[in-house]
Amino acid sequence: MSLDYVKFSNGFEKFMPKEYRDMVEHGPFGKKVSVSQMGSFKEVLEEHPMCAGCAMTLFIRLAMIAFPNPEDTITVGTAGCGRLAISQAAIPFVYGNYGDQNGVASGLSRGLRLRFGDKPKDVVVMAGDGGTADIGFQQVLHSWFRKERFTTIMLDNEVYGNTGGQESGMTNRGAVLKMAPLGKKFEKMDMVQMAKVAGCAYVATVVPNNPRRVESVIKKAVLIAREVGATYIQAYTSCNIEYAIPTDKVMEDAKTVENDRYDFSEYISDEAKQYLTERYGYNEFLPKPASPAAAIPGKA
Ligand SMILES: Cc1ncc(C[n+]2csc(CCOP(=O)(O)OP(=O)(O)O)c2C)c(N)n1
Ligand code: SF4
Repeated sequence: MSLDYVKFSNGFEKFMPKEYRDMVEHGPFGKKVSVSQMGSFKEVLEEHPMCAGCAMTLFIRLAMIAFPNPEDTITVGTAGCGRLAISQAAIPFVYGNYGDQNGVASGLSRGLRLRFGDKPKDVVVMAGDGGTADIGFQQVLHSWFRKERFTTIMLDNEVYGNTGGQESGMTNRGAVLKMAPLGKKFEKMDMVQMAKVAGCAYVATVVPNNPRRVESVIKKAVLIAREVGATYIQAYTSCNIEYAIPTDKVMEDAKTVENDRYDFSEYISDEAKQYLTERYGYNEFLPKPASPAAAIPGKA
């Protein structure tokens, strides 16, 4: 949990597997990397057993590139497709039993603060929509009400993908799935609104086909969670298997869904804006200077 864990012990370098040496020498640890440099450094997540073309995997890759300090980050996950990739990354991963992930992350985040004091150790939960909005709902909401300082990311593929296509609370009304053949009878849950009501300091919705935007929301969410409070990102990460999206149309689908019903949205509390500005030099929240035209009477 520091740069030390990605260094070689003295004299061992030549015995380490090439993959490991590449990670130490060309990985993102201790450097500032960005999604626009993808392909020029070794990513923490490269191999995984998820379906070819799965948008969830792309999102997880982008999110991990965006972590402000990957060497000081622990991810927490649970049953579901996403953990198959998250657990393969060169970042420590803790598995919570299905639905327990926000309870586990609460304890972990508090423990790390006791152990490491002021040195930020970031805890990031990534779980499916079933794990977050159904089975883990109570623990998720309570962690938000308690203002636990970690980030929750919902990998929203709008289905239980890992178990073959049951409906979740995040499935859209009317959707017919392999194991919901009569169609879902209720509306998709509004977890964004619930996150705001529960007091999250940062809430965003995003799709993976805009890497810079994914990078921006992840960075803000993780930084705000260090000191201000709970943060929530809801990412549309389609399941090409259960929704029969051809592999080469996955990004097209993401764009269409974004335009139709998954617009980018971002809520930031005033306290979080002030914190990002003062602590991390964000200037997008500073008051805009009045335009010269506005000062002249009669000019718009
Ligand atoms: C306590 C418990 N109940 C049920 C399961 C079976 N199970 C594994 S993954 C999963 C569904 C995952 O769906 P979701 O959270 O939406 O993630 P996805 O696979 O769609 O990414 C279920 C029900 C389990 N592993 N543990
Ligand atoms: S079942 Fe769906 S969500 Fe799971 S890995 Fe395959 S495409 Fe991705």
